[in-house]
Amino acid sequence: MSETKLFEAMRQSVIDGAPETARTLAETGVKTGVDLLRAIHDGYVSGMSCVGEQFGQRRMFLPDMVAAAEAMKAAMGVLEPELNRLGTERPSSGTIVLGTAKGDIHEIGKTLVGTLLGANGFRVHDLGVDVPVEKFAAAAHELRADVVGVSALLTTTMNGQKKVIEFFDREGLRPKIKVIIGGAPVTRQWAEEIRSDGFAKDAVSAVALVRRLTQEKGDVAGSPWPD
Ligand code: B12
Repeated sequence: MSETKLFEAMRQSVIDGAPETARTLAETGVKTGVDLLRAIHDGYVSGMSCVGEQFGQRRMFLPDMVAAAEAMKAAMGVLEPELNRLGTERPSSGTIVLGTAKGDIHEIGKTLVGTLLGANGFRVHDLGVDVPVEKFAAAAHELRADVVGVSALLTTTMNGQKKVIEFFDREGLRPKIKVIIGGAPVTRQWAEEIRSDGFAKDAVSAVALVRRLTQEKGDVAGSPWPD
C-alpha cells in the first residue's frame, strides 16, 4: 500500500469508528517505517476533524464521536510507545505539567502533545482530564514545573484556562512558571486576552513553543519554588 493510501485508510478508520482497523493500520505504519507524525496528522487527526465537522452539521452523532475517539486511541496505543522510545535516551530539557481544564473530558489532543514533548526529551506529568485549578497548582509546585499546559476543547471550558493563569498570577509564580494553552477552539486572540505565555495549534508547534519557553527560562536565574 502506498503511503498516501495508508494515510487515507487511517483517516477512514477513524471516520468509521473502527478501532481494530485503526490499530492494524498503525502497526503497518510502524513496520513499514512511515513518518509517524504524518500518519497521525494526515491520517487519524484528519479523520477526527472530519467527524467533528459532521457532528457540528448534525450528520454524525455522539455515538459516532465516541467510536471515532476509540479508533484514534487504539491507533495511539501503537504509535505512542514508538514516539516515547525516541525520548528516553535524552537528558530532560524541562518539566511540563499538562491537563485538560475542569469540566472537559477531551484528552486525545492533550495526550498527543504530552507524547511529543516526551519524545523530545521533556519530562511530562499528565494530570488527565477535568482538572481543577488547585490540582494544576499542586502538581506544578510538587514537581517544580517549568511549564504548565492547559487544554480545552469546549468554548465553555476555555474559562478554566483563564482561571489557571489568574491563580498563578495571584500566587506570584509567573513569569517564571510559564502557562500555555491549546485545544481546537483556542485562538491567538484568546491566548493574548488572558495573557497566557503562548498557545499552539498542534502538537508539533507545542514542542517548538515549550522549547523556546524553557530556553528563555534557562536564561533567568533563580527558582520561584521555595526549598
Ligand atoms: C473526539 C471528540 C469527543 C470525544 C472525546 C474522547 C476523548 N477521550 O478525548 C467525546 C465523545 C467524549 C466527546 C464529548 C463531547 N464533545 Co466532543 N469532540 C470530539 C472531536 C470530534 C475530536 C476532538 C479530538 O480528539 N481531536 C483530535 C486532536 C488530536 O485534536 P485537538 O484536541 O484539537 O488537539 C490538538 C490541538 O488543539 C493542540 N492542543 C490540544 N490541547 C493542547 C494543550 C496545549 C497546552 C497546547 C499547547 C496545545 C494543545 O494540539 C493537539 C494535537 O495536535 C471534536 C471536534 C474537533 N474538531 O475538535 C469534538 C468537539 C470538541 N466536541 C464537542 C462537543 C459539543 C462535545 C460534547 C458536549 C457532546 C455532548 N453533547 O455530550 C461532549 C463534552 C463532554 C465534556 N464534558 O468534555 C464540540 C465542541 C463545541 C464547542 N464549541 O464547545 C466539538 C468541536 C464538535 C462539534 N463540531 O460540535 N467529544
